[in-house]
Amino acid sequence: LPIGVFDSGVGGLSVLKVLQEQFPNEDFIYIGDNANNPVGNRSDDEITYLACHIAEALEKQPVKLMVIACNTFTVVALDAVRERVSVPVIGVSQGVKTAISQSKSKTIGIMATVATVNSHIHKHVALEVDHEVLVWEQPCPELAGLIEQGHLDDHFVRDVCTEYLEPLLSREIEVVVLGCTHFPFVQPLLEELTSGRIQFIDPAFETSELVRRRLEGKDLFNPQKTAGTVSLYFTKDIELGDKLSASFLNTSRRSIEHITL
Ligand code: DGN
Repeated sequence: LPIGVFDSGVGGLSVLKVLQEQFPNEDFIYIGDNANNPVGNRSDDEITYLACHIAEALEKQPVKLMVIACNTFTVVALDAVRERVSVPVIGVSQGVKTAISQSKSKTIGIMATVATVNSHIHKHVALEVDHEVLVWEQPCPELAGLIEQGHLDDHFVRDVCTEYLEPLLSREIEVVVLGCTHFPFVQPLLEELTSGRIQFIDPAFETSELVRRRLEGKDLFNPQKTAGTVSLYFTKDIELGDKLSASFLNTSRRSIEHITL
């Protein structure tokens, strides 16, 4: 059976890219609920409702394991999704372990949606790993929505990135976790705007290690030796998902379609 992956739009493709690199023989089914994007500024009840709704649709495909490729859904709705479906569910990793290990001055930052920042999950995890680390949590209310509309490098996205980076730069934060799965798509822009003064961490690799452990533990690896397939579904338009997946995913065995949940 395939591995299911979902997000509120194209963001989770940044996680799928790493999963596909790590597990090239696995088949993947991805649902991007872009009809309901952005989710990061909604109430916890709405976020939980949307996450459970997508998870149920994904379970019917069926899938052997589910990855919530969205920080907002993970911090707000992971437990609810686990109760709702009967397959193992893995949320995105916080990436703070990697960030702390890379920061000599023990100053790390988080860029995330408002809902994720309000959960303070990154700060909690960081202080558990090292209670002396300084954590700056930067809410980025506009960024995921802009990326979802295809603004990857224009003056709109440059302006909001500049605004969100300013508090991190002025505090000399050394390493910043991309705490929203949409943000790796603007990582080159963030790097350009900070001219090497900040190192950015994409937690997707940490997430793929969680997936590896689960596949190993339950002996769920796909025995096939040929390259796996990637089936992508979006609840609204498929254009951006098509463009990003064609350039970011390393597969020729890719299909993309509209889906109604
Ligand atoms: N990609 C989602 C995340 O990682 O939080 C956010 C998407 C959104 O709808 N704001």
